[in-house]
Amino acid sequence: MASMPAVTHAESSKISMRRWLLIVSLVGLAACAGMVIPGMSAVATLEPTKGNNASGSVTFNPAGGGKVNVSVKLTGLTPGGHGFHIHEKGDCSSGDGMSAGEHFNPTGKRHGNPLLPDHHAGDMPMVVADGSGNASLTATLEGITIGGGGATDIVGKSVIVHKDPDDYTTQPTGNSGARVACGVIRKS
Ligand SMILES: [Cu+2]
Ligand SMILES: [Zn+2]
Repeated sequence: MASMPAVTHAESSKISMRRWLLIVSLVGLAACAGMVIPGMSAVATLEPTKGNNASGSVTFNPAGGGKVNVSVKLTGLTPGGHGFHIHEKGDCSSGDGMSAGEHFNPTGKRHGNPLLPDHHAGDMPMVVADGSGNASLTATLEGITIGGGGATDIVGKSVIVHKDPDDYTTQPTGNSGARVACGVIRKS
């Protein structure tokens, strides 16, 4: 009468190794299925310029198809619309935000509405603060990249929030007034 072969210790650890590999593969697949789009993310932590109270965070994530999702949470604003742009220099040191330079414009376009074809790469939809001075915004941007060091790379540039709404017409600024918050864009 043949008895069941005994499973040796070596065989049993082979089996558990295979099981581990299977689990690790499944976890990997689940991560892919969770819509993780490859690529680098970036964040700017915005601090108020001198005499202002606006602050918050702006997060940039790859959206696929060469697009970038921006997600914004701000407090300490005056109620209403505020011009909102990526500026060309990652320098918020001047106190008034002017050290951040002009709008980020690697393709030599005119200032304009980001929903229309012609605009600076750094032109973003306005943020609109509620009666308590809070604003949140999510939008999908084109013409910018996160990391890689190319002309359209926004890492090392800055994000500026302005005092007034952007008219999307006045060149090259949109006439949105003083700079009330500034933050350098860093890899996250
Ligand atoms: Cu600006
Ligand atoms: Zn612009």
